[in-house]
Amino acid sequence: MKKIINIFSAIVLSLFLTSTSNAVEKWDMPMAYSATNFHSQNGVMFADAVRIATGGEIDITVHAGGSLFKGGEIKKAIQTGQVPIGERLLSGHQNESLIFGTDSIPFLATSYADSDKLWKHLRPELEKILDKQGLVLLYGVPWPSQGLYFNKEINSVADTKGIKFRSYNNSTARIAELMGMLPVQVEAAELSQALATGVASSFVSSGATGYDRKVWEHLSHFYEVNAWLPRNYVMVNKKTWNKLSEKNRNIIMGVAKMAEAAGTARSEQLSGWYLTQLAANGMTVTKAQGQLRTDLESIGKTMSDEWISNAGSVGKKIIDGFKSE
Ligand code: PCA
Repeated sequence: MKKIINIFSAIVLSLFLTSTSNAVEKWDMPMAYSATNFHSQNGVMFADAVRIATGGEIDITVHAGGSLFKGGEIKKAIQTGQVPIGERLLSGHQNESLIFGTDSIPFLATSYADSDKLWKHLRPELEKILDKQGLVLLYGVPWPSQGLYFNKEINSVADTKGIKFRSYNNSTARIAELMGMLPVQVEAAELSQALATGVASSFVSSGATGYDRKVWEHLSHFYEVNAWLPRNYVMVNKKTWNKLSEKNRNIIMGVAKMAEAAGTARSEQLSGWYLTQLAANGMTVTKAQGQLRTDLESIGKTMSDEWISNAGSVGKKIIDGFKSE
């Protein structure tokens, strides 16, 4: 009997030792956009790949749609260690540093190829800023190009005066101001409600968000502007990161690279499809042309000059690097 108990204790002890040497880290990962959105789906694939590649040692659960933390709270929650990892719209933090808004300079990087090129120059500078904030950058994926949603036909900026406009960052609020509209910042998760209750009757975004929020229920026109491709990025709390084994850090960085490539390809593949869905659901989908286009380009020039003169030497370095390629 004693022998059996001894064998049993040896097994329990060895199980305990194995489980402590391969401790499972359970990470909650808040994301701001709906579960069916391609960023969120990409986040789930990233989490699955990390789980498989680390042999189950890092077990990430995605919480989409702002269900754990709302978009505007996610970065702070990671910085303060409330959650180890999460995804947020990069340009949502322009109030901390204009560098976060590099991808939202109108008419600077308007294609996926240019967006990648800009990211190549932006990423090292962003990593430095995030490092000082106690964060580690994993990957960034662009949204499809942005356009303007209205509940009527618009032919020039003169037609937009006084309209209530939903913005999602400082740049989009500035566009609204320059167009004579009244900006109000609303998370994508609350967009349908804002349109239904009249808090806003227009906004700027991709076909993706228009589709996710079924905005044809409230609005009638989408004008393709193709002026920038804002990015979402995934970050980890630095203290949590530094406690990981070097092996797991390398695995996560490798998976992050794949998630960036896969998410970007998916964004590009879906970009045209979203617009066909807006049209199929009754919206008028056209390119911003004529006077509207001319007005938007002039607003873009004002905003780009403002950004460059306020973003200092780091901003200049990124833009010069991008333009020199
Ligand atoms: N959708 C997000 C940000 C950019 C986009 O295409 C939103 O509207 O909040």
